[in-house]
Amino acid sequence: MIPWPQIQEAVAPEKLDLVGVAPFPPEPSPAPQALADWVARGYHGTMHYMARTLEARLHPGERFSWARSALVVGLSYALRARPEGDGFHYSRYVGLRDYHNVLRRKLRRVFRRLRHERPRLVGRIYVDTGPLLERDLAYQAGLGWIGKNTNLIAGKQGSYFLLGVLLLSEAVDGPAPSRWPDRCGTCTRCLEACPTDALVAPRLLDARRCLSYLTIEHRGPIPPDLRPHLGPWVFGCDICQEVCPWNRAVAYRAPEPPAPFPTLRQVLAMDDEAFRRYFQGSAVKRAGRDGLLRNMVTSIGSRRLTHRVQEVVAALQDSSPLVRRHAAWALGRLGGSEALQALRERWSRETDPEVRREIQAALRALGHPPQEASGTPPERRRPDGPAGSPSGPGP
Ligand code: B12
Ligand code: SF4
Ligand code: SF4
Repeated sequence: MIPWPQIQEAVAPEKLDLVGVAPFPPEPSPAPQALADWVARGYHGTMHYMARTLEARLHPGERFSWARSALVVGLSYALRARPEGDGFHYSRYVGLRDYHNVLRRKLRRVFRRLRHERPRLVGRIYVDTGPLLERDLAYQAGLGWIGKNTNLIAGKQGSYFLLGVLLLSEAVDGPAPSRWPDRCGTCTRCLEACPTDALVAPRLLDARRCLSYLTIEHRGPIPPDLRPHLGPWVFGCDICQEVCPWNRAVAYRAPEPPAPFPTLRQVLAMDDEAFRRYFQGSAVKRAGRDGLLRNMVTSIGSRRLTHRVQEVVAALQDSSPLVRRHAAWALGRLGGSEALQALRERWSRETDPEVRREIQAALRALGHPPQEASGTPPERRRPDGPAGSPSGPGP
């Protein structure tokens, strides 16, 4: 048994904002069943790892049979101001250095201190990546309750926290964590504020509709019906936390972004390698160059920012078909002669069938459907067709 003061001593130098210990394996709670239902409904979308690791998440005691306790910590990302750049919004947590590295390093040092006292202690660190229900562990460690927006809320300290877990091979001898009761009450602000209705019921999130999933985790095209709801968000989304009354009076910290956020044009000029270099140490790296550009042009289209049409026209020439698809969609929303001309010009030489479909839809939306009704790329057209001509007859 590790005495609680020993845990406190090992953790103190790391200046963590939340610290608690959960029993391991975790005690029975609604979380595993909620997870099984969530995956069965397909709410995880293309996060296939959630389905692949389902059994391990449902039965953590089997996978980690050696573990006797879980030290759960929280790092606040309650920033004074939302990180913004070039007119786009980024989730607040981007204002910290990549939290995976920060929390992992902190927990590694905690474990080293504990091991110094107890050389036989075994430990394993997880920040986001492990097959664990981190929110449920945080709840069981007495750090907060699960709000209707599905986030862990630490009372007056709010919900802007990132969580890290250190599994330990010994139990902790301390006061039993006192569980928070549900303090959401009759409030439903988060459900009402979600722009995509991703919160289909209290504590039930259809990730496929969530902007956080669509802008960070999802690799392919954003479904057309959800694109208009992106608004200014290009990396994550904090809306269901911004409206939460428990976040009204949280303690704020200054942002520490690794570099100013780049403009759309700057990202267009980067290749994958340059993008990774630019976002070294930042969580934004996860979206990837094409993903961030996809989000940026979709955001412009979603808000119909007609004064930014030239940037979207430039994106329509990008090497990535994903970016071109979304640029075409955005131009269809922006309209105007520049958008129309760019779409027609691209139509005449675009070879990617998916991009052609988007251009076709955009031209239709602008009331100028291309004469060629099919999505056939230019080089595959009949030889008698006026290849390259946007006004040629259909096949
Ligand atoms: C997959 C994932 C996502 C997905 C799905 C989110 C989701 N709500 O399921 C997406 C990409 C959408 C996402 C978004 C975000 N995420 Co995320 N995500 C994860 C990850 C990797 C797994 C979560 C998971 O298992 N989901 C499946 C659902 C079923 O489980 P759950 O949400 O964890 O917990 C549920 C059960 O406990 C159940 N439950 C518990 N009690 C009860 C009671 C009843 C009655 C019922 C019905 C259910 C129930 O409800 C909970 C909520 O659905 C975790 C890391 C981890 N390994 O845990 C981070 C994690 C949950 N994410 C985190 C963060 C910060 C975010 C974002 C805020 C980032 C952002 N700003 O864009 C958003 C928040 C969006 C939101 N409203 O949830 C933090 C949570 C911090 C916190 N304070 O809660 C975590 C823990 C990462 C970390 N290490 O810090 N995320
Ligand atoms: S993060 Fe945004 S999109 Fe996702 S549930 Fe919350 S408000 Fe909805
Ligand atoms: S907005 Fe209201 S319902 Fe949603 S998590 Fe906060 S307190 Fe709970």
